[in-house]
Amino acid sequence: MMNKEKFLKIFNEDKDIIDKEAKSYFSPDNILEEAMAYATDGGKRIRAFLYLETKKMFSQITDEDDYKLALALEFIHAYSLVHDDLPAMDNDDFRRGQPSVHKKYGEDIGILTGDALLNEAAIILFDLAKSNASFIKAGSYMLQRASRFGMIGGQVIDLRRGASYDLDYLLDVYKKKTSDLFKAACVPAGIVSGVDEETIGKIENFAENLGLAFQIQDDLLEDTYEDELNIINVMSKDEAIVLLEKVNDRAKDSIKDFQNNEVLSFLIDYLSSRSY
Ligand code: GRG
Repeated sequence: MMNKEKFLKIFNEDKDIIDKEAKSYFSPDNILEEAMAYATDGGKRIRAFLYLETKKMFSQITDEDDYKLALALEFIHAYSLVHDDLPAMDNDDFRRGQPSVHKKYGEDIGILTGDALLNEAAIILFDLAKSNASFIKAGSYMLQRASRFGMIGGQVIDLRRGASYDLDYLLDVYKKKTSDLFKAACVPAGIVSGVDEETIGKIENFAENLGLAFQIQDDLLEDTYEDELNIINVMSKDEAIVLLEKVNDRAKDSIKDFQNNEVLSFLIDYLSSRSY
């Protein structure tokens, strides 16, 4: 039976693995590599965790190739945060409790750090595909979900939203900006494990609803929401909590038929109970 203690042990073990992979990846002897190392340091490593634990659910094991794929995911995530923090976008001075990359290294290096991290993710994926053909499909799916059809598309409709928006608009942004990167984490684990299309569909559904729950919870934890995209601007707090429970139930339902689903099931409740 899964409990918080066991879950956190697994969560922290996965995080340690990815932290080590990230740390040893760069040689910070020049400003770009230093900024890339800085940008990829810290973070909860949720996307890496999602990949590794979905892979374990289907195949029981994870190896060095899986760590590399998980690292590529975190590179894409980190690039999106570095660019999102830029003055042209969210204009955030802080990220993960530290000065954001452009604040520390300048806007020019901030742009290039994001670019270089996306490149690096693609390099990792091609390297993996050289020795295992299933990584071609997995990598292609991952890049699609981060593309104009997914995360970047979501960022565009977020940036270009008008002063007023409705629930459908908000959910469309969240599905693309957040859920699509969760799909980019979970589905490749199914692909490299050789699962069938029906199973892929269930995993997509799981990731979509988990991403929505993550984002709704993020909104509920926010203390300023005026002028922001926040669910509290389209419904009451109580209604948002009901919706959060509904998407959590949908996420649980999507994986209920899988064996070894305890870690992913526990994650659903864990993310909704977080206070940061
Ligand atoms: C700039 C191409 C481009 C895309 C930006 C993902 C994104 C799109 C912007 C980041 C800003 C944001 C609020 C995204 C929503 C997802 C989210 C809450 C990200 C933060 O993820 P965590 O909490 O971060 O997993 P850590 O620091 O733990 O890695």
